This record gives sequence, structure tokens and C-alpha cells, in this order.
Amino acid sequence: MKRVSLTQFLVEQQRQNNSIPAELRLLIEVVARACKTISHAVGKGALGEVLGTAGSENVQGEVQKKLDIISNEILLEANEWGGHLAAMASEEMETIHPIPNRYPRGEYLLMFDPLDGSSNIDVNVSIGTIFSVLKAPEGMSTPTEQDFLQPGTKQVAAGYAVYGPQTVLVLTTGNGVNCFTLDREMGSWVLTQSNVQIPADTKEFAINASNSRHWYPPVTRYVDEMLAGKTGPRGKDFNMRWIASMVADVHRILNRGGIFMYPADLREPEKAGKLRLMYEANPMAMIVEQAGGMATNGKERILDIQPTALHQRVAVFLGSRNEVELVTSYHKE
Ligand code: P6P
Repeated sequence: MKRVSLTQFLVEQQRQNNSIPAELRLLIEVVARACKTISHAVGKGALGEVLGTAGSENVQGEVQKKLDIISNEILLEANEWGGHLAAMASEEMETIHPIPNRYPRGEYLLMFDPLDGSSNIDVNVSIGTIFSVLKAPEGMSTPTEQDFLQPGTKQVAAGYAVYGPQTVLVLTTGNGVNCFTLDREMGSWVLTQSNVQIPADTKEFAINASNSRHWYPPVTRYVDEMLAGKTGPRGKDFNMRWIASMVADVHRILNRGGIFMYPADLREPEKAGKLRLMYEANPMAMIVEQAGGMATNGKERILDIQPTALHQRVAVFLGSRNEVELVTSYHKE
């Protein structure tokens, strides 16, 4: 099969439907190059003296791993000078990061979780980088947090890189979902899956079942029915997976169907859940919808949520359409 590189793919998409202006194409290629660098750093493991904690906490109050900080720095440095961005925001930084005055500012805003699932780093389980791209508001002068607070439907691109047995970049610019595998020998991203579609039905669900005593009734009902298998109302057996790395769980669902759930629960009723809206749920929801799946917070479409804070959390139910519709319907009864 003729190899198509990420650059060729983006140029041809731009030519076909001009959905990828040159500045956006440049941004995507810079982020993809940064993910290559992160993949290299992650792959060194103990040999790179990058494992373990950094002795600090992020804005979420979570212990930062050395690779969390390294990955964040890689993305900041790669994107500062290109002239395509006005500002960046990251799970690892409390406030937004405007492009320094010494560089030209562009019309895009980039948000990312530089290394999602980092509790898995030291035990060699797949982790990933998640990113989301918005256009800066017309007439914006100095970027503020408010400029980032746009609903997920405003994203012009979203993607993730999964650092697993293969390093794969998954990308959407609103015209379907395409996957690129990193050719480590050539250092290039090669198109390996086109227009990915998530099966509407599944026999596999992903949730951290250790929290089951804290779940609200709709989630308990939905999971219990699957656990009942053939003997219960679903009439079929289900399987369970929980990698505790959203990128890895979503990538499995993208490839073979499934439903991923991180619901709000009684542990912290004031919190809408654990996952962050702007740089985890929104980009993953865009990807899942573009692949024919569905993504809600149990009550409404994630992409329709109007953000009120940069690091706000949201409940997440995403994946095979028919399953997300069912669990969402239980929340409305
Ligand atoms: P728990 C990783 O820390 C993360 O943000 C997601 O990648 C993952 O799905 C979830 O949290 C795992 O959470 O509570 O099972 O450790």
C-alpha cells in the first residue's frame, strides 16, 4: 500500500475541502512532532532517568511525574515560536500560557493534557497526549482564560497520541477520524487507518468498578444489567476492561467498540466527575462523534456544554452509540 505521510494527508485534505487552513496544518504538524519527542522520552523509561515523581503537585492537586513536566515543556517549546498560536493551556499549568511577546501571535488556542494516565508510566502501561484546538475569538487582544471557555462544538481539531506497543496519532479536523502510526526508523507519521468508525453496539464496558458503592442509581442499574449478562434484561454477556489511562481505553473503543464511563459519584457530589472538560472530555468527544459514536455527561452532549472554568471537570459516557444512548436514557428517567 502506498505510504501516505501526515504532511501529505493534511495537504490533500486542505486541497480537497479547505477544511485545514495552512496555519492549522502547521499547528497540527508541530503538535505531531512534539508527540514524537514525547514518545521518545517515554520510551526511554528507566534508561532516561525520567521515571518517578517530580516532588510537586499540579493544579489538580495530583502528584506530578517527571514525564508530566517534561511532556508539558516539550509541547510549550515546540509551539511557542511557530506564529500559529495566541496561547496555550495545559492540565499541568494553573493559568493560560500566552505566546511570549518575542514571537508573532496566531489565531489558534491549543489545550492539552501532555501525558494522560501518568500513574501508569512507572509500570509500563500505555499513556498518551490529548490535545484540542480552538480559534481565538475575533478581535481578541491579550488572551485570557475567558477566550478558552468555548463549547466543544467550536473545536477545529482534536487528537491524541497513544504511547503503547505502537505510537499512534489519532486526528480529526471535523472530516472523520484518521490514525497515523509512527515509523520510528524514518521518524515519520504514516497513515494506517482511514475514516475510523466505532461499532454502534458492543459487549465491552470500561469503568473503575471499585467505586461502585458511590455510584448514582442510573449507573448502578446500567452496570448491573450488563453484569447479569445472558440471564438479565440485556440478554447477552459483557466483558470489562479498565486501563486507567483514558487514551488507551478510548483507543480500544475506537478500534473495536465499547463504552467508557467516568461518572460523577457520591464521593464528591460537588464535583461533576474526575475528568476535565476542556482538554480530556471535549477532544475525546469530538473524536468519538466523528467516528460515529456518542459522548454525553449522562444528561447532555459533552460538546454542547458551555465551559465556566479552564480546569472544570465533567462526567463522561462515551463510545458505541447504542450503549451511550441507553445509559443516558437511564439518567433521564
Ligand atoms: P482512576 C488518569 O489519571 C485519568 O485522568 C484517566 O486517564 C483515566 O481514565 C482515569 O484518570 C483513571 O482514574 O480513578 O481509575 O485512577
